[in-house]
Amino acid sequence: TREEIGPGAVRLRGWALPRAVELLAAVEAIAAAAPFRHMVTPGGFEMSVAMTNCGAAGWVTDRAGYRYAPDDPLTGRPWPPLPVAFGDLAQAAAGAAGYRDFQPDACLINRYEPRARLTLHQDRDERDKGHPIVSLSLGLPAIFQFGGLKRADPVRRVTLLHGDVVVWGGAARLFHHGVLPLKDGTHPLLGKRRVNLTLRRAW
Ligand code: MD3
Ligand code: FE
Repeated sequence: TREEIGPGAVRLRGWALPRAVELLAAVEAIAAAAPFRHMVTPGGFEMSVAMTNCGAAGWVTDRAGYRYAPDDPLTGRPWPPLPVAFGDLAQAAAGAAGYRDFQPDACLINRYEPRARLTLHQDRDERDKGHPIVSLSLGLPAIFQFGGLKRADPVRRVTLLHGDVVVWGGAARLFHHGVLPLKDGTHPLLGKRRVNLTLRRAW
């Protein structure tokens, strides 16, 4: 089911369900080459969400700032390639949401365990913010919040479930958003975890 949850933001409920097992197998292979790690913010805080990337560009943060980098700072090697299936799925989801010809070059993979959260932020490190971002949720449910262009704008809450895909384009592309602390629970495929993939055009 396709629902507009904000200006330019379209949720495709359960859209990735038929691909969940293969997506998770691909995430495991990526994490074997580029392990999940807790990055440090420019302010010196360790993030509660563990992250890795695949694709030509990977999102990183450290004391020097936020940026996309071609190599994994942990291994010194390029990020694992973006699986063709990720690119195809993101392009199809973007198309279903009304965004033509989306060609991602980066996929940030976030892993949440109970209590992990992501504070309200904007995604601003991509060169051309005219491209949408496609997010894919797997595992435990999350309460996602999104506001507006200003940090102080009122926020709406949306629950993201296993298999949900959201395409963020148009005005929503620069909206503040975050994830509330993950509630404890056990998912049949992922155990006490949630994994979120965001497919992006970084460069
Ligand atoms: C709205 N991830 O990786 S996915 C992120 O669940 C991020 O891990 C969250 O925020 C997560 O940057 C939320 C939904 C999402 C992703 C990117 C967006 C919403 C967005 C970019 C712009 C606006
Ligand atoms: Fe974000």
